[in-house]
Amino acid sequence: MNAQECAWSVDQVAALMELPFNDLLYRAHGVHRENFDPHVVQLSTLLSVKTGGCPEDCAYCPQSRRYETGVEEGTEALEVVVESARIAKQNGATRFCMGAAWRSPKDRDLKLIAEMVSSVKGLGLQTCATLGMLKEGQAECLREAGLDYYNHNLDTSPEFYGQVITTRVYQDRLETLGRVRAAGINVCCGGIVGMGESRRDRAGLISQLASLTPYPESVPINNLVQVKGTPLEGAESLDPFEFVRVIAAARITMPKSFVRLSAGRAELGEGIQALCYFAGANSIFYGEKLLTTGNPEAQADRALMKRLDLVALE
Ligand code: SAM
Ligand code: DTB
Ligand code: SF4
Repeated sequence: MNAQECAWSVDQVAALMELPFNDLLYRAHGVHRENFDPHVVQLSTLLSVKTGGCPEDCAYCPQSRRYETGVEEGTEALEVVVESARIAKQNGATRFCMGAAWRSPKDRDLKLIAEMVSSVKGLGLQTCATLGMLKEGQAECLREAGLDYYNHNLDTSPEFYGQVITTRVYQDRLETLGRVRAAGINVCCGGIVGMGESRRDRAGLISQLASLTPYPESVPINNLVQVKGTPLEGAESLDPFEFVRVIAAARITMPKSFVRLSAGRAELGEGIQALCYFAGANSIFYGEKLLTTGNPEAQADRALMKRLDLVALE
């Protein structure tokens, strides 16, 4: 668990992000080296165990039932999940993350997920789940099944949040994160950039994350994948160097976290990904699929890592 030394205000994070690009990268890389081996990248593989049909209205999400995105609803059987995890491990992943398109799981859903978690854990992988909001007692149940990490994102700044999601509020998310922490599960929490938010909103997201006590062990930063049929289809795309600034700010403010290049990595291209690794990113989603959208081929990631002299965390 991270020892939180100080919280970061929005102004302080915004000031970091305003630094001349090379000064920001130099500082972030220094923090990275003080805390991690800069040649090592952690690999997590994702699987959607319950896809589509979600009642929430997250404007970025292809799995909301409110939008015509062509995503088919479905649930994976336990054997399929275990087989996917086995292959992920064989390919070099150390963590397997199971995602479900729920607003919040029902207790009977949780029973099924608990079985998946304990089977995946039995393969010698770290386990992660992202199932939406958790009620009292549910995090404990997941912990008992062997869950190592729970992913629940703050997504953006408190100020911009209402323009993206109306079916639940920021405080709901903070409460779920509190339950996860209290149950002794590691927190995986990050957000999305490229939704039309301002730089100050991006600083606001990082400030919120860095001020969680303690800050999250894993911080996924997603670059919006614009999916046809979602309200954010056609949003103005973000300058990729701005994405690098967000990674650098996450590294400086959460020095001991694994900062993960998450959705939208293919769209960034190899040069920008290399800059992100320099700026302190040290984790990726690995495998050809995220939940419903594409991701670089595992082989292409291995090749890029080799060219950059990066090795996978074992
Ligand atoms: N339903 C659960 C929830 O919302 O917490 C778990 C799954 S949800 C798909 C997990 C995260 O994926 C979201 O919080 C969001 O940050 C990210 N995400 C979803 N759609 C995305 C997209 N089109 N582009 C980038 N990130 C996305
Ligand atoms: C996270 O922050 N990003 C991942 C994971 N946590 C669950 C999900 C990305 C989803 C991208 C859209 C899709 O594939 O459906
Ligand atoms: Fe549902 Fe999660 Fe997608 Fe929001 S992000 S619509 S809660 S699956």
